[in-house]
Amino acid sequence: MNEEESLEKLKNAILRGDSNKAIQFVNESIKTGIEVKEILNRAILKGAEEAGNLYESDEYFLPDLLMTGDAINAATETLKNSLNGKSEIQSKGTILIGTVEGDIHDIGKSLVVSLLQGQGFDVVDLGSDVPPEEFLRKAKEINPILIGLSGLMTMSISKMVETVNLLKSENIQSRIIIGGGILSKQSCEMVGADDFAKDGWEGVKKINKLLRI
Ligand code: B12
Repeated sequence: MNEEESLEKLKNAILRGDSNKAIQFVNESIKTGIEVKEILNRAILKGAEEAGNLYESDEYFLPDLLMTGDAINAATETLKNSLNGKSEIQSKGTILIGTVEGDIHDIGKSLVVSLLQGQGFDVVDLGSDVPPEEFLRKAKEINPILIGLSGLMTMSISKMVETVNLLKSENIQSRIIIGGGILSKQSCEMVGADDFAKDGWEGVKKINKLLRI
C-alpha cells in the first residue's frame, strides 16, 4: 500500500469515528515510515476538518462528531506515544495550553498539542473548560516559555481577556498566543496576547517566531 492509500484509510477511520481502526492505521503508517507531520496534516487534521464541514452541512450529527472527536484523540495519543520514545531529541521548552473556561471544544487544541510535541516542545495540556485561575496556578508551577489559549466560540474571547489580564496582573512573563477560527487581529489586540492563529500549522510557525527558535 502506498503512502496516499495509508493516509486515506486513516482519515476514513477518523470520519467513521472508529477509534480502534484509527489507532491501528496510525501504527501502520508509522511502521511504514510516513513522517509524523504527514500523518497529522494529511490524515488526522483533514479528517477533523471534513467532519466539521459535514456537521455544518447537516450530513453529520452530534453523535457522529463526538465519535470522530474520540477517534482523533485516540490517533493523536498514539502518535504522541510514538514521539515519546525519541527522548534523545532535546526539548525546546515547555508550553502550557488549554481551552478557556466555558468552552469544551478540544479537537483543534489537541491537534496543536501533537504538532508542538512533533516540533520538540514539552506540552502541559490542561484540557478544556479551564478557568483563568487554573492557567495561573499551573503557570506559576511550571514557568512555561509560552501559554496557548484555545477558544472556538465568540463568547470565549471575553474569557481570554479575563485569563490574560489575570496572568499579567500576577506578573507571568510567558509569551501568550491565542488560537481558534473566530479570532482576528482586532480580537488579539483586545485580549492583549502576543499573537493569534486560526490554524495549527500557522500557530506553530508563529510560536517558533515568538520564541525566536
Ligand atoms: C466539533 C464541534 C463541536 C463538538 C466539540 C467536540 C470536541 N471535543 O471538541 C461539540 C458537538 C461538542 C460542539 C458543541 C458546541 N458547539 Co461546536 N462546533 C464544532 C465544529 C463543527 C468543528 C470544530 C472543530 O473541531 N474543528 C476541527 C479543528 C481541527 O479545527 P479548530 O477547532 O478550528 O482548530 C484549529 C485552529 O482553530 C487552531 N487552534 C485551535 N486552538 C488553538 C490553540 C492554539 C494555542 C493555537 C496556536 C491554535 C489553535 O488550530 C487547530 C488545528 O488547525 C465547529 C464548526 C467549525 N467548522 O469550526 C462548531 C462551533 C465551533 N460550535 C459552535 C457552538 C455554538 C457550539 C455549542 C454552543 C452548540 C450548542 N448549541 O450546543 C456547543 C458548545 C458547548 C461549549 N460550552 O463549548 C459554534 C460557535 C459559534 C460562535 N462563533 O460562537 C461553531 C462555530 C458552529 C457554528 N457555526 O455555529 N461543537
